[in-house]
Amino acid sequence: NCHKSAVLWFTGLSSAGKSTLANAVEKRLYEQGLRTYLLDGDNIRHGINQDLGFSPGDRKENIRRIGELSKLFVDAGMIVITAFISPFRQDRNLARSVLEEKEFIEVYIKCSLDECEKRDPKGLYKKAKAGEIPEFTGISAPYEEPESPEIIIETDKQSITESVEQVLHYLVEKGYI
Ligand code: GGZ
Repeated sequence: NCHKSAVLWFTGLSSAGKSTLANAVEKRLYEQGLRTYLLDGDNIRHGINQDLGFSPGDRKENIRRIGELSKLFVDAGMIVITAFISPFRQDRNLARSVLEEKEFIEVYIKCSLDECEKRDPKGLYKKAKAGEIPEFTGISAPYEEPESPEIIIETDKQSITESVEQVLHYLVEKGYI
């Protein structure tokens, strides 16, 4: 089970499918006996980053810390999966820059805003449109699309199974696993 450690950095809008896919990919890697670690809102925004909100400055600091944490886990030999909106290109590039070139795999979880608003499992877009959540990504705060992500997954066009296979295929093809 020799693998090159790396971070799969998922980025995309709320409801695009980041958490769903991150969990599905992690499950597949785990079943192959690989050492993985998933960083998401549950273990980060409720823990080490509970002092941060959603202003541009706080999002920047959120992503900076997650980048540094990812580096530690990668140094410990893990395949790290992160699932955060990470809306700013500059912040994602900062995270990329703390890792070695082959250790940062940007995965754009692409989904139209229309479809995200239709999914809206927690009713957040509805609230944001009603003005109840300030600075909500896609509604009243920006999302900067990745310019050259290693992987693009279009969750409004492909199934979860296809998407998981796409990520696994990339890791095999590039010799990570
Ligand atoms: C965006 C927000 C906001 C605002 C609360 N804007 O769909 P969710 O609920 O489960 O995922 C969203 C999550 C985004 O946190 P991140 O740490 O990924 O954001 S960032 O990378 O931009 O720092 C959403 C919820 O938090 N949420 N308020 N204003 N999403």
